[in-house]
Amino acid sequence: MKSVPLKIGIACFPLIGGSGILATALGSELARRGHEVYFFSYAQPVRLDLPQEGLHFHRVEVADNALFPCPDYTLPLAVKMAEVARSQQLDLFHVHYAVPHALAACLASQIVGPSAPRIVTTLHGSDTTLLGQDPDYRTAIEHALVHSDAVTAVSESLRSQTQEIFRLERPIEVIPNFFTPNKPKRSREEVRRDFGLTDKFLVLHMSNLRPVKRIDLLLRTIAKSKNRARVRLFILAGGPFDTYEPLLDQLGLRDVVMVRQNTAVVDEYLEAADAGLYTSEYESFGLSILETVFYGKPVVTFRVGGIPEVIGDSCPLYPFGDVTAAAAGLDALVESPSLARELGERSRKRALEKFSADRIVPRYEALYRRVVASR
Ligand code: GMT
Repeated sequence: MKSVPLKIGIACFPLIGGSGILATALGSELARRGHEVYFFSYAQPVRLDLPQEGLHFHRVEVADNALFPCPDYTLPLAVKMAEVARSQQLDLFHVHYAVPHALAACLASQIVGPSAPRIVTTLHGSDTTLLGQDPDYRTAIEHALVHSDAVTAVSESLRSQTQEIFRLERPIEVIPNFFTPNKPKRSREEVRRDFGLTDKFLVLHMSNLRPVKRIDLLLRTIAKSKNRARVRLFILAGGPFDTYEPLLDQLGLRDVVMVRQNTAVVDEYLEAADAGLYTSEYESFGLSILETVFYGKPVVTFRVGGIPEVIGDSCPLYPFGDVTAAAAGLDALVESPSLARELGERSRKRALEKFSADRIVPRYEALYRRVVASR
C-alpha cells in the first residue's frame, strides 16, 4: 500500500554550513519522494533549487523594528511557522540546529494549539557542544529538546556528548548525514587548466573557517609537506580568510594556497581535486569530508568527534594536532597516485554503502511516521 505523503516544515540556516546544506538536501529528497516541504529561513538556502514540485520557501523577515533596541528573528520565525502550520495543516516541523529553530518550533506549536505539528529536532554539533554549555542558551536548548517529539543527532559521538551535557532522560536517535554527488558542469581537466594546475597535486579544503576548523593547522600541514612545490591547497571558504593572511606569509605559502569565497556549487572543484585536507579540532560529523570522499578523493584528517564514524578504516586518521603525521600522510598520496586512487575509491564505496540518500532519507521518513502516528 502506498503511504500518504506528509506535509513537513523545515527550519534551517540558509548559509554555507553543514546543517543548512543537509536540511536543504533532505527537503529536496523528501519532495522527490512525494512529500510537501515548506522551508523557513531569513534567506533562500544556498543550495535550494526552486522551483521544484513539492518544495516551498517562506522567507522570514528579521524584525528590525524601531521599537526594539536590537533585531529579533526568533519571534517572526515562530509566527511564520505557526501561520503556515495552520494554513497548510503541516504534520510536523523538522528543525535543524536547536537555536533558534527548535525554540521557534516550540513557540509555534503553542500558538497553533492542539492540532500543532509534531516537532523533530536534529542536533548538528555546536548547538550542543558550544551553545549547550553556554549559560545564556543552555536552559532554552534543554527546554526545546525536552519538548520535541523526537531528537536526532548526526553521529554517535554527538549523541553521547549531548547526553553528557544535558543528561536527558529521552532517547536520541542517531541518523547520520547523507550526500548525493552531482555531475559537475565543467570537466576535471577544464577546471585544472583554468587554474594552471595541470601537473600539480590539488588539495581541497571546504569550511566556514571558524576557529574550530583550525586553519592554522591546515596551513602548517601544507608547510610541512616535503612535496609542497608540487602541491596546491585550494580553500573554498564560507567565512573570512583575512586572519590567516599573516600566517600564510610567515609559512611562505603565498604561491601554494588559493582561496575562493562563498562558492555554493562545489562539485567541479571536488572532481578536480586529488585529495581533501581537514584539520578541525572537532567535527560532530564532517559533511565536507563526506562530500570529498563521495567524489572518490582520499582525505587527510584527524581522529576527532564523529570523523571516525564517517571514514571508518578507509583512510588513515591522525592524532589531533599532529601536523607532522598529517603531512607525511599527504606526502604518501602525492608520491603514489595509485595509493591516492585506492584510498579514494575505498572511501567512496564505504560512503555509498552507509551515507547515500537512499539509505538515510527513509530513516527520517520512518521517524516522521512514528511521531505523527503518536499524535
Ligand atoms: O561546521 C560548522 O561550523 C557548521 C556546522 C553547522 O551546524 O552548520 O556544522 C555542523 O553540522 C554539520 C552537519 O551536520 C556537521 O557535518 C559538522 O561536523 C558540524 N560542525 C561541527 O561539529 C564543528
